[in-house]
Amino acid sequence: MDHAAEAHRTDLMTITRFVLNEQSKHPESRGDFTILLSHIVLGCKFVCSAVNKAGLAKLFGLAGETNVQGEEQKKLDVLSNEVFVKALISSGRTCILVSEEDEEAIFVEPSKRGRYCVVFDPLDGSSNIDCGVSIGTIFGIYHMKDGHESTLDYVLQPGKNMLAAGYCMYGSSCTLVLSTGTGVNGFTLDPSLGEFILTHPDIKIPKKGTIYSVNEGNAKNWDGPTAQYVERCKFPKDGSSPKSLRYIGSMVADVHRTLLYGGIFLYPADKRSPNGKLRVLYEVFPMSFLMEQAGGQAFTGKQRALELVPKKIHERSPIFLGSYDDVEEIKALYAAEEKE
Ligand code: FDP
Repeated sequence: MDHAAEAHRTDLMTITRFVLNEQSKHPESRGDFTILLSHIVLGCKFVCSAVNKAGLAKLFGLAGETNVQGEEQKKLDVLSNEVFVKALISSGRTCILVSEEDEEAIFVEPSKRGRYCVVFDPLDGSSNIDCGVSIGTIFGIYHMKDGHESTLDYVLQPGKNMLAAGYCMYGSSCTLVLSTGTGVNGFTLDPSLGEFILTHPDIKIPKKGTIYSVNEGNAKNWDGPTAQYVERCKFPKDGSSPKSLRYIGSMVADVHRTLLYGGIFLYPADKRSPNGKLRVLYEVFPMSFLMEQAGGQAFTGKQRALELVPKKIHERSPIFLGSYDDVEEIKALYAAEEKE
């Protein structure tokens, strides 16, 4: 019997234990972040279960549709939003919530107010729901100083000021990837225990990858650097092999693969959408935060993504993120264009 392996299997590092360990490194900590995270984890478990049952329970479909029992059904993304908003407010640790699903930010009432601002997309990749492709929840967390008034300025901050960021992917397994600013760790939900267990400690993205990921259907509207970069992926000038193309069209799934296997994910600006498609606060920032923490880079075509200062809560930005060397290459192409 391999006792070392056995000991490893019986000493389960749950996400709560992991965060409590981290917390113990900060004696001044009051445990509020751990409580907030446990409410996010609860939301993820609920959405995971709803996504898994979607086909059976006919949870997909139009918001407001009624089922055979005459009960009103909610679309999965509407339901996920409600679950996260309620879980976050009831944690008693949040003050401002920005959700992809809600036009306006939610200011938590004073009796339930805490010091964290959470920006999130409760169910990203929703156009993939009905065909069973992996989708996910993305979140970023800002911290408000004691005694400060909660104003929108707290969420209109550059992504580098985030305290933590992560995503939960609802796929063949349910995986939560989290960074609290000291590296990136991945936890997989063990459905029999109902616990997220550390399965991917200290994730580091390969320095250079062999995969590029982009919606090539938009190619006719791309700018010069993006078009040149993708051309180089297919016809490398340095004698290396062409890169493989993988594009799921669900950001969490595309970014998760990029984080684990390396390569680059691009959602560039184009002539029709000069700001790209993806949202700064709850798509671009959290994923850029994770990429940098894993040793990769994230670039908007103009600057380091995490230095962008959003002016509106639902602002969009082009994004290029992934392996350090691959992002370096696209940065060089944009720099060359600027010089011309
Ligand atoms: P979706 O429209 O399905 O919600 O921002 C949302 C998003 O998915 C991302 O998850 C995904 O990366 C992107 O849009 C896909 O956009 P395209 O269909 O334009 O490629």
